[in-house]
Amino acid sequence: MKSTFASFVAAAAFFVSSVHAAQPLYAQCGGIGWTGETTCVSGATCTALNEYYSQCLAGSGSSTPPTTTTSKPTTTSPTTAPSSTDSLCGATRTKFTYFGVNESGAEFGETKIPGVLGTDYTWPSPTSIDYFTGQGFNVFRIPFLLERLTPPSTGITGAFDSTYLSGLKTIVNYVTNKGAYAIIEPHNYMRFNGAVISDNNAFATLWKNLANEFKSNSHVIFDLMNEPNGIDAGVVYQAMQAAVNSIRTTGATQLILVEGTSWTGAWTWTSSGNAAAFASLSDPNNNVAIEMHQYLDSDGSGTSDQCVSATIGAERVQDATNWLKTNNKKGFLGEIGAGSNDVCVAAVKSALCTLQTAGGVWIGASWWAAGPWWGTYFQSIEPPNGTSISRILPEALKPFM
Ligand SMILES: *[C@@H]1O[C@H](CO)[C@@H](O)[C@H](O)[C@H]1NC(C)=O
Ligand SMILES: CC(=O)N[C@H]1CO[C@H](CO)[C@@H](O)[C@@H]1O
Repeated sequence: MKSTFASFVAAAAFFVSSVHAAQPLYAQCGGIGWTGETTCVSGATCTALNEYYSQCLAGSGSSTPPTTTTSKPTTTSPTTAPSSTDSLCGATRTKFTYFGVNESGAEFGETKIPGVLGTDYTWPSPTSIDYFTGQGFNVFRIPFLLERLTPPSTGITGAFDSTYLSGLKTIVNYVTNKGAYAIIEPHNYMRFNGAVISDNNAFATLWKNLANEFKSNSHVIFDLMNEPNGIDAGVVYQAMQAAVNSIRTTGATQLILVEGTSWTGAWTWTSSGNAAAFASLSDPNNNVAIEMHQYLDSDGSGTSDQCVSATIGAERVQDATNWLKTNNKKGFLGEIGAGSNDVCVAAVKSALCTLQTAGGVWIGASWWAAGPWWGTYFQSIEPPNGTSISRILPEALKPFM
């Protein structure tokens, strides 16, 4: 979670554009809370995608809002996400295959290398995993710090620190033994030991080595790098593609998540250059998805508990959703977070409605964050009484299970 001035400018441009006359193709033209123009340019029709978002789409289709229908029972299967039409989003929802929380701790104390377990960093708590699997969640994103796994003395292609690797495997196995999925994720912003990771071969070797450690566990998901930033989108794409290819040379078949530059923000997916660069993404096993992050405060950094509006979630994920559909890609919203107040609860719901009414292009989402050391952090969902437990969990997350 980080923000950029560029993101802020992009957001400002977005709001300015909404006061123009007829809306251009693919622009917003309605939805709960929308006060901008509701007509579209010639050749486009304002079409309700869900209660929160109407969009100018090509053609002259019906512009009536979606009707609310009663819920119907769905069949569940371990491999396919069921669809249901109910009143939550006013449209047919495709439920997430993966829905869960981030489990922070092992990446804490980033200035303390290697740091002391229990003092500078910690592993997620098994009781937290129990709590969320008991609530029906099935995925846990587990950040770790690369400098602790591959010490700077030997670099990212060197041997793994056996103690830290063992700690990672212990919590991963705890998660997967419960039938849930564990996303392993270097929380390094595409940096190592203070320098940008610019050697794609080294990055690919790192992931080949990691895949060899985890390829026998089908419930492990590989999230290649947390929030690259300050690097050209095309350069980040090349690194991600190299790692995808190298993982597959090990015979590992699990889901891979790649992230783009500009903190892999959904709201800046196009303006950051990620959209153009990642259109070429491919996987020999066709089991890759693009992880994006989205916060709902004014600068998109997740540092304020105040959300821009009740519909900001829907607005900020819409462009990326369109891109996923157009480019036949899958998305995973790996970080979303907001405060526990009426506006933010509605904003989170609006985002998740947009994700679940997008015809299945979004395979999952995870809240930022659980973890034993968050204290009174406003986005902590750590049981028993993290701030997000009282309202966000029952009102904004569980309805999307
Ligand atoms: C949770 O409860 C403990 C014990 O009462 C308290 O110290 C802590 O501040 C509470 N946390 C939050 C986020 O309210
Ligand atoms: C705003 C905030 O709480 N940021 C935290 C996000 O998580 C990292 C650890 O991954 C912390 O270092 C930040 O303080």
